[in-house]
Amino acid sequence: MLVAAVVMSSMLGYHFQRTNLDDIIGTSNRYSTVDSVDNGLEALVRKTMPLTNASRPETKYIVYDCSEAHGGACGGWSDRMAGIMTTFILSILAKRRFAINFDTPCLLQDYVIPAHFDWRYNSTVLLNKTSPFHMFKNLLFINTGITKYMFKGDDCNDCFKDDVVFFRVNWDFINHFRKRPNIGNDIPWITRYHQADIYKHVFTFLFKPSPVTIREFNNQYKTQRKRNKIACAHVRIGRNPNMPRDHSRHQLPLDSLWTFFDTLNKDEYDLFVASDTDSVKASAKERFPKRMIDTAGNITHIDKPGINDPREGFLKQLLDFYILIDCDILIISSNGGFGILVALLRNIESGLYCWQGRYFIPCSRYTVGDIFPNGKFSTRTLQ
Ligand SMILES: Nc1nc2c(ncn2[C@@H]2O[C@H](COP(=O)(O)OP(=O)(O)OP(=O)(O)O)[C@@H](O)[C@H]2O)c(=O)[nH]1
Ligand SMILES: [Mg+2]
Repeated sequence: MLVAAVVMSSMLGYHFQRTNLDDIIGTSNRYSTVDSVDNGLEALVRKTMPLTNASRPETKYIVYDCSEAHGGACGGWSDRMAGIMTTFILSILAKRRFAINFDTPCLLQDYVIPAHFDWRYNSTVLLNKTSPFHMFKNLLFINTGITKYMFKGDDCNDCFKDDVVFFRVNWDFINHFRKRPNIGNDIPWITRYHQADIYKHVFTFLFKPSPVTIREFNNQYKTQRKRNKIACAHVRIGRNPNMPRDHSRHQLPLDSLWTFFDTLNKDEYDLFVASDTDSVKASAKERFPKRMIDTAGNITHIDKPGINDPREGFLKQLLDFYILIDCDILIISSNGGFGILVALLRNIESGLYCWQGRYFIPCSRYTVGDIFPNGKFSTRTLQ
């Protein structure tokens, strides 16, 4: 698998780097600026990505948009990451510069910054340009909207007429793109690699934690760690006092989770429960007071905030996300995309469990989509 990862990395135009957050946290000076990317890597990226010079007025853009300028819903963190992936692929197909315009509930680049490619959007690119906004929410739009860009002509250069095109998408379309005739000519890696590896590499290519996120990760998480390993679970409940505007999800039997944690060696494992619900975290803390780690701040849905501040909620969910990615044992359920995204991106190849009813089924980055086949990361396609 490592060989596949390296090959794919070079096809993307960059060298594979370990993405363990510990590496980043531990060497924050070395990684903290975009400039620190080595020149050879930068050169390769420029050669293979449709990079036109951002300062040239004729540069054309495809922009992922979750901004106040266009208003409306974007969905939560995993909706946005799926949308960024879809828009990134469209930009390569259309041979346009890719950018991200993300300022709700806060500016993305305050919390994650460009890793190997500068995706930051600057509104000056709009000067004297036309700029339509396309919204593709859910799979429902597959037949009416997005397929025309996926399947139009041999060359997608002329898929778009306008200079700057904004997209808001909340769905993964990798498997649909794979059906585009000759897509391998434009994006060789999409024909060959598993969805999980594509997510992992594109995420690492685009993003790394900002100095603020690194500082909070150290203060809120690193300082609490006492044992060698950590076992974690993501418990998504849906509508609850923290997110009164959300819809409810399957009920998860928490007693089974506590029983699972009971089987782990007390001296070996710290514990962490990330959840959308305060009461779940309170139960976890009550059950395992000495070993349970927590992150600060109020939980809230970043797209449907209740009474809590969505900016505070944004940082908290990002820290929860980065902590979950590095857990030695991780339990996720089918209750939403947040946990599934973590499973696709996680840095450790073993120790993943898919929670179904009272069972914790051993699974992996590569099988989670088979075990939980529904939702935005579903690999099923419409005919
Ligand atoms: N702090 C924190 N917030 C969470 C957690 N899980 C969900 N949330 C919040 O809920 C939002 C929704 O998450 P999404 O990534 O859209 O996932 P989802 O809504 O569960 O999945 P879909 O129904 O497929 O959209 C996140 O962006 C967070 O604001 C968690 O473990 N910790
Ligand atoms: Mg969502």
